Amino acid sequence: MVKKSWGFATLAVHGSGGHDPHTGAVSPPIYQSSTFAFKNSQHGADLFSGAGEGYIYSRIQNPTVEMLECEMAFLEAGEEAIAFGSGMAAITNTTIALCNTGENFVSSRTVYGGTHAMYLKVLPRIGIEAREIDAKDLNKIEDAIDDKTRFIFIETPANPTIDIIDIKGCAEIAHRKGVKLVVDNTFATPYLQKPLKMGADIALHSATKYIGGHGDTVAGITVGSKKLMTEMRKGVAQDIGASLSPFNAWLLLRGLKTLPVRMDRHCENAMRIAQYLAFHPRVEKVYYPGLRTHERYELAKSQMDDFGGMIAFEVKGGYDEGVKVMDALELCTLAVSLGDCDTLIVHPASTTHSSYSPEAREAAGIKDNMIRLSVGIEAVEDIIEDLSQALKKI
Ligand code: LCS
Repeated sequence: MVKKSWGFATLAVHGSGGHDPHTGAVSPPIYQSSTFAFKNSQHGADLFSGAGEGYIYSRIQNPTVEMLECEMAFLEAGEEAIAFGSGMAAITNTTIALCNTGENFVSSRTVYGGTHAMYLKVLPRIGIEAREIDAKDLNKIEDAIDDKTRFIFIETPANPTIDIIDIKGCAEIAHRKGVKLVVDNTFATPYLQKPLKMGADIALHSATKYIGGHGDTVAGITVGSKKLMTEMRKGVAQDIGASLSPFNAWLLLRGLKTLPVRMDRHCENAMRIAQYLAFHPRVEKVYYPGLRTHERYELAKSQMDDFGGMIAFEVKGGYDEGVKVMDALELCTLAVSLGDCDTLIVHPASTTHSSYSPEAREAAGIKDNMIRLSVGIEAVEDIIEDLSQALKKI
């Protein structure tokens, strides 16, 4: 039995509901089955009408996936969660669940490049408008809302600039205007930030990142009230069918057990590296909300328990100098994605955020010489030494 009074680290280990009642297995079983036998015809009919208990088919629900959903709902302080086959599936399903053709939502301008690409390529075809604005300015959010707006979407900390958006401020506007607030909590994880406690209606994740934590699976999660999640599951998710497989759910359940210890190490390493880069003569600017010089340091401190493992920085000179640094690295891996045990480094303008036009990138604060670092859990001295030898190349 899971106790509500348990601390985060205990829930992260035991939150999926305890040992398997049939066998005592301590590690959750992987129910690798696409379909589930009905006890009889009436049972089948009852399951389809919603009157019966049990499982039908793994696109709709699966016991291993359900364990993950229960645990994520606990950790995010929500009532219910839905697991998806990717973070993009979580965002797309949320958008379609909340908006009809002819309606719109207001989004922070600086979001993952795939999210921006979905706004540009997919939503216009179904008549949903994404109104991208600078969400650091709460007035801009309020001004963009009209009677066809259904939700506000923010990413905080944002990919790749590590901007911090005021969650409580957005929640106040959303609820005064009668719209929902959706927060992409991928960079922070529920260990560092709980959007639902600050008034958000849905917290969502690319679980590919810190939730999994080991770079071995692609997944997404939404968490919210039972009512909202039931509407999304039954009204949209089970028919769109971007479901998570039981094995991937199991990898995420395993990842969650170490989320608090991994996040502590990511945060500790990132703070040391941000401080190192801030004083480096070849570095122009460092974006890390844990530095007192970060323009949103106080806000980050008030809504996060620590500052996370993501850093952005600009090297002196420009793009060519940045490329020289990245190509000279030996320990840090040049790859997209983030939140892995391994330190990953990327040039957002030419990769993760290449879906933005140059003008949109500039408006979103994504500079051409910006490098994004997902700080891993290696020995921090080794990461610093690698950055140091690479920075010497310029
Ligand atoms: N939300 C955020 C904040 C993300 O960073 C990503 C992926 C997604 C949603 C989408 O999740 P996915 O479908 O990939 O699980 N971010 C990536 C990145 O920065 N590089 O590669 C993927």
